[in-house]
Amino acid sequence: MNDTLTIAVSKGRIFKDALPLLAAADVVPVDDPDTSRKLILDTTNPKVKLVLIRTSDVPVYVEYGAADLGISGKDTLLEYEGNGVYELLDLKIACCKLMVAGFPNAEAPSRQPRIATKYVNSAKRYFAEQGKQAEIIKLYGSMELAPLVGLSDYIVDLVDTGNTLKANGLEPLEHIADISSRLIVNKASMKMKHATVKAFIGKVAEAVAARNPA
Ligand code: PRT
Ligand code: MG
Repeated sequence: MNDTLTIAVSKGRIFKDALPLLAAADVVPVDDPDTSRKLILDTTNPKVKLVLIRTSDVPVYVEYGAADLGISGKDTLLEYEGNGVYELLDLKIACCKLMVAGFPNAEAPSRQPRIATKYVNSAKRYFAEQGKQAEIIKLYGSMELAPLVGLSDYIVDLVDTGNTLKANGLEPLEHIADISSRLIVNKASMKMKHATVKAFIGKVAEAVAARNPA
């Protein structure tokens, strides 16, 4: 039986927030990812490796089995068009909201509103559900800039404190979804490595529950 585990995680805030949960499952990276340039990190558990990748690539690695498990923002999972991974556990870390934002008290444009976002699928789904026509413009970052230079009327982006919006004269207008990071698993690994995966999830779930008393 293969009882090794590869876990895909992105290097930014999700990784930072995930460290204590991984530690609760006896998975502590041997190298400091902030100073190391390694993309595959050994951990104190000889059977567990971490692969560090871009947030949007995490579900891809997990779907194709390049990683058994992954830690991915719900925002990324909502956008993901792949064939499916199992979403096992809400880790309740890296929490924020996916929102429509724009200028305060702005009048709706007479033409179809333009929405700039990196979250094209979520935005399309949301406006369709609202029965609203909207032109979605795909951007890869700095969404807040788009309304300021007349590229779009609104944006769809993640909001945490709201400070980024405020600093750019924008405000949150409509709530689309609550976002947190999820533990996802490859479908074959779930079957083939069931005991190992289950033991790992059990420890992480305990740590999540301990940090978030009901
Ligand atoms: O992979 P890539 O380099 O493209 O993205 P990244 O470097 O932003 O990734 P990373 O690893 O830092 O994590 C991004 C993930 O963290 C997202 O997919 C979410 O699941 C989660 N997350 C939680 C957030 C935020 N909160 C958040 N506030 N990701 C981004 N933000 C940004 C937001 O886009 C906006 O620019 O922070 C700004 C808003 O913050 P406030 O506090 O000013 O409202
Ligand atoms: Mg990044």
